Amino acid sequence: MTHAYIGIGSNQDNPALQIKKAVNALKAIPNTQYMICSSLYRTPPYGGVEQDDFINAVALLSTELKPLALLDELQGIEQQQGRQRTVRWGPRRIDLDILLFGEHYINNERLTIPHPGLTQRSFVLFPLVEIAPSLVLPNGELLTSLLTTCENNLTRLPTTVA
Ligand code: 5RZ
Ligand code: CA
Ligand code: CA
Repeated sequence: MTHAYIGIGSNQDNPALQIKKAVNALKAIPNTQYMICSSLYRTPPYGGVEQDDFINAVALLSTELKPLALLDELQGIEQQQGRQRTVRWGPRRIDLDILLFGEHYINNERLTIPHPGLTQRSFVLFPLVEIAPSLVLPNGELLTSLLTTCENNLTRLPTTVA
């Protein structure tokens, strides 16, 4: 079993509902146990496209799947929820990213793990530290030390997801 941290984001079509649906779908992935999901966070958009604020969260799975099989499952959930691929870094109904897959480093056409944005993006780091405060990255870096250099520009929502 491998611990896989999943970044979850949405800024279209009732984001909190989209995330709730996605988390329910995470619970049904075969050969995988759903462990926990962070609070939801309202976050300003990154990437230069003018668009609505996002809702972001991070979930932890414990899985027997290989990384690409897990990616297939996540992309299936995105499709199930009707994600359209339009503008790069533009608005999306649901986005599910594998942030970390155990201590693995993966680099192929479909997947880069650890996720390249993990170390700088506050919309990933804050929800991640909420569910894994003592996490150490594969390179030995402490998650908490990354937080000292990133913006604190998000709002934790009172909503519970599961
Ligand atoms: C981040 C692109 C930093 C360039 C990105 C989300 C740079 C987002 C999300 C929020 C995107 C992206 C590209 N903004 N923007 N939440 N996804 N707040 O992440 O999930 S697309 Br530099
Ligand atoms: Ca993403
Ligand atoms: Ca993605």
